Amino acid sequence: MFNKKITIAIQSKGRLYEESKKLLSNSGISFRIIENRLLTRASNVNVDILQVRDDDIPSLVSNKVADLGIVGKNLLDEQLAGDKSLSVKETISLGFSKCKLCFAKPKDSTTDSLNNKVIASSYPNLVNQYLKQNKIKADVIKINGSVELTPYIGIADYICDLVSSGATLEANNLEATETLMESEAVLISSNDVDDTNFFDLVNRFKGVINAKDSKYVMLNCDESNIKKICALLPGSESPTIIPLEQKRKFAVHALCKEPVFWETMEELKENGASSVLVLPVEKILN
Ligand code: PRT
Ligand code: ZN
Repeated sequence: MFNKKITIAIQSKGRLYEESKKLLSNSGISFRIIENRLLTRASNVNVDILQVRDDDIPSLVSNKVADLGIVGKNLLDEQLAGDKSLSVKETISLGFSKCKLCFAKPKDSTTDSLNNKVIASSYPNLVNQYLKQNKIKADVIKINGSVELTPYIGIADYICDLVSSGATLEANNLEATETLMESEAVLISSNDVDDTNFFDLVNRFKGVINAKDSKYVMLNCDESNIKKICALLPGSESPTIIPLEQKRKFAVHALCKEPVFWETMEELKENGASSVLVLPVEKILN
């Protein structure tokens, strides 16, 4: 497997670290990361893992020091907007570290537009791009940390920062106005490499991501309820219908590619399903 060595760059600590490691190990890569070490070699496949700051990942991939990298889409788009020589592309979305890049202002502020205001952000390129696209004239100042404090020390009217739970905005008496972009972790590769080198590895990643929300559902029902029940199964394409020993009784087995909530199970039961089993799915290979 993986005849040619594949080097993948992940964040060495921070918000992307744990999920990045989990994705690699769920994809069948065995490794033991030693803290503060830049490079870890997988023990079972031809893969090297580079642990670096997220900000360095796009350029390492662009310069082909790494074949693949995991970064937030926010960081990738900010760097692409600011550096035309960066030659990387988003390969797949990874479904974790979801957040939004939002404009926000103090709750007691009476302003209702970004026009002629000062905006503090760690994403000046994306903010300037947004302002240009929306024909808004405003000043952008780049702040690397604690952006949420800038309105209170009088250096900005608005901020543009990442929001996930909303607790930071709330704690600083700020309210979100508009959303500049939605973000999540993405896999990146260089624009000018042969993607077939890591096709199998990317397929494994896809298999892990697809399996995450998927469940295998098994239930029994009368013949007369099969249609209704199949329609209720979330994201299932073609359930398997198996006749049972008891006349007009069937078992329905389905791969549901969307979450199966308690509410769905209760609805299935109300529509005549019995013995409803919901099982986790570990991997999917399409
Ligand atoms: O050290 P290194 O440079 O590698 O890491 P870093 O400090 O630059 O990045 P890190 O680990 O903080 O974030 C890495 C990536 O996580 C980001 O680029 C995003 O893609 C993603 N991510 C997801 C977030 C958040 N959610 C998030 N909430 N990054 C930052 N935040 C911050 C936000 O800036 C704000 O300060 O969390 C605060 C808001 O969170 P809530 O939950 O209060 O809304
Ligand atoms: Zn960083």
